[in-house]
Amino acid sequence: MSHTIKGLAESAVQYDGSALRVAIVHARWNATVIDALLAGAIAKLKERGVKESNIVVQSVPGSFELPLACSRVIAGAHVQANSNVTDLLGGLSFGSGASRTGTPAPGAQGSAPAVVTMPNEPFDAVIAIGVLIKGSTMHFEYICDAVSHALMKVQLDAGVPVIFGVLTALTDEQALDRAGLTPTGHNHGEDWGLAAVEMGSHVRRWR
Ligand code: DLZ
Repeated sequence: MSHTIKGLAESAVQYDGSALRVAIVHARWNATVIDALLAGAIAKLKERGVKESNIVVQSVPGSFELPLACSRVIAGAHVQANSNVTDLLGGLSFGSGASRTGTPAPGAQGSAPAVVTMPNEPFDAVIAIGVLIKGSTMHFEYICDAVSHALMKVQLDAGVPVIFGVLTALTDEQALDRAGLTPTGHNHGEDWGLAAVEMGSHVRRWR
């Protein structure tokens, strides 16, 4: 096991995600940073064996919307997914198996994705990804506080791990750094992917 003063220490156990189903709910505010975090999370899920077909990606407007969306996704409220993830994700290569929910905006490029019915199987973990960057008003403080408390409530109420993938950055630079978009940065999305597999595995055993 590697040790670290700061950051996530490597687990002694390599958790196997091959039987897990994971949802990622992400905000669209600060999209450059979001996209890097999303790619990092998905890369680690797949590295740990989570099948693309068992990764569902749902976008919402902003971080404030994350708790309700996570709650409804856990409850199985979403029944449709677009099968053509590559079209929807533009340059990001998440492969063809992962599905992203939602309908593209009118006029969006690419062919209309086929709509498929998702099996209503439970999720073993949900990753909530948002990027909040402090501005000149109190908005940042209110949203950070509300979202972090609400995501904790969602996971405790549902008994499903909700990985806290919300960056609360004081500057643009901090956000870029934590998404691995600076030379010395680290992509925290990768840590969230690993946390989802670890917590999903634990909760399966604890049932
Ligand atoms: C309005 C707003 C602002 C100013 N900043 C952010 C941000 O940095 N990150 C983020 O995820 N969302 C932001 N939002 C949008 C809110 O989260 C929310 O989408 C709207 O207030 C509508 O409920």
